[in-house]
Amino acid sequence: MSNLISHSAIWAALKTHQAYIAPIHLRELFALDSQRFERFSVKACGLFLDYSKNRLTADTLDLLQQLAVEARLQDWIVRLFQGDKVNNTEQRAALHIALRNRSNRPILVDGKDVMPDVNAVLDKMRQFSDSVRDGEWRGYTGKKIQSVVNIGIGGSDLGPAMVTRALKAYHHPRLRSYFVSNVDGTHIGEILDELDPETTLFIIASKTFTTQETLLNAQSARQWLTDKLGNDKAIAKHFVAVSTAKDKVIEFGMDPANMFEFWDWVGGRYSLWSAIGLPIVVMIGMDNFEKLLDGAHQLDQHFETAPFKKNLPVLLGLIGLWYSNFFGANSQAVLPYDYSLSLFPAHLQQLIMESLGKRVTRDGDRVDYSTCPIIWGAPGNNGQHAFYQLLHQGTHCVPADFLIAIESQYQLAGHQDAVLSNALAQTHALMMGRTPEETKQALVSNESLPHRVFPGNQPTNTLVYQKLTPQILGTLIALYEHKVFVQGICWGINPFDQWGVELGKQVASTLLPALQSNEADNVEHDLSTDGLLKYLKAHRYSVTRFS
Ligand code: G6Q
Repeated sequence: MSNLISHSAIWAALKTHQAYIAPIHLRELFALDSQRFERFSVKACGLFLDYSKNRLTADTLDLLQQLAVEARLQDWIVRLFQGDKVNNTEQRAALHIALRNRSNRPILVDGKDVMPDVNAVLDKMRQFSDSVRDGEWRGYTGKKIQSVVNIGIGGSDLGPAMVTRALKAYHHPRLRSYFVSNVDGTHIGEILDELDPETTLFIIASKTFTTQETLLNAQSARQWLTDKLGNDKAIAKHFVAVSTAKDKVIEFGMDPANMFEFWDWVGGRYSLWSAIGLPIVVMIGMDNFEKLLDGAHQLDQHFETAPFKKNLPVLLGLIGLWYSNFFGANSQAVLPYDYSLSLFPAHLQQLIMESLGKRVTRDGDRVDYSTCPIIWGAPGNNGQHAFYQLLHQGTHCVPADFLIAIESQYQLAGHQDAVLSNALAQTHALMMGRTPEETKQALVSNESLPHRVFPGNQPTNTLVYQKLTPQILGTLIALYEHKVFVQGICWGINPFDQWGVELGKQVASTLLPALQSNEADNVEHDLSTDGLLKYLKAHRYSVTRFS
């Protein structure tokens, strides 16, 4: 007897139910129920979610909630919040919720309350960011800091970069923010070209402090700085580190006093709430960062306590699963009608796909159902003039989340009305489509009829908030983090490990010496890789340094 959720009676019931729902068009669901919008919308934590434009009925939601019960979601939520080692393959807790535990209730890991350490690091972040922002912290030559460069990759880059971009309206007027992640020298090279070493602060962000890309970029930044300022002593005034690995930070040549700590129970893609958020704090100030934490904490409390039928992450998680497993939808789009959220889809790509892109359960059994959909997206309006064609008339079922800010950061006449009307027009058109009969009325001849018909029936969620404040942003990010947890639990997989990232790192470590050596290679890979390696070696050019 299999333990897989797909072998449960409730899964079979959902399959049968899907056969009933599949032929019904969303138009009909609306026609059948004048209360559909009221019935399938919910308001919590400053967010309004309209999920009525989904291919579901009240029966669907009942069945999906039974699936969550079957997966023991409520027990798992309790386990997550009490600091159990829910990341079973790494034997770790996943306590991003402790980082924003504004109630300060004790949270125990191995019997020890983590809150005093969390609060001590937050205090240190406040002191440091205040001194940089006030101009007390000076560079080696006595000048105030003007540029803040975060060097990190993956979870040590995407979250902080997204939040810093999103909260540009809150930036300190003197400071400019930069994020270096790519190991291609072009990334750091282009940024260093713009900077003045006397007024630049580097934040080296790496949980492990062993990541090749980050360490190389950090070395290049250090070299650039000491070359320009002519003294190694300048490092202490221009470099700080964020890491869990103090010994490695010291080994790299940095003063541990300039290090901000976090812990192994913080996963990379869940780490922006920790000291990894330092580049955010320097730009927006600690008071605003605390509002970001407050927003996430509010959502945490909602997730922990709201009944499943009113629980935003549970609803979004189950609706997403409905399409992935019962409609064969293999991708999901995130479409913010809020330009400040330009980097939100990229952050969600890592958060969701690194967490759920797995094919075995937490016990190591191969699943026989789809898990993570491919996540993609871009800010609204831009996407309309690019890829929305596929949403309207392509062959895929692509459930999409529309995120709508009622107010923009800039009140320019006419702009926000254009944003809001376009967002509504798209979800309406995706749902309704245009029938052949309706299309005929709009055409002079029948010639191009099939090309002008829209099937509609594309499901969307619409999430509305007043304005992107730090608080609302914290809420939004936490919403998707917990949506991931809901789906991970229902699929029986561990959303907190990332073994898939390892293999590439290991292979790169054998290819790097092979690429650098002038000798014939004695490691064999495959004929294509060996052939490419030879070609690259034959066509290499010499290393250039920063001028
Ligand atoms: C995130 C992943 C991964 C990680 C990077 C950077 O959950 O673990 O994206 O964040 O590989 O790792 P370091 O912070 O250790 O440099």
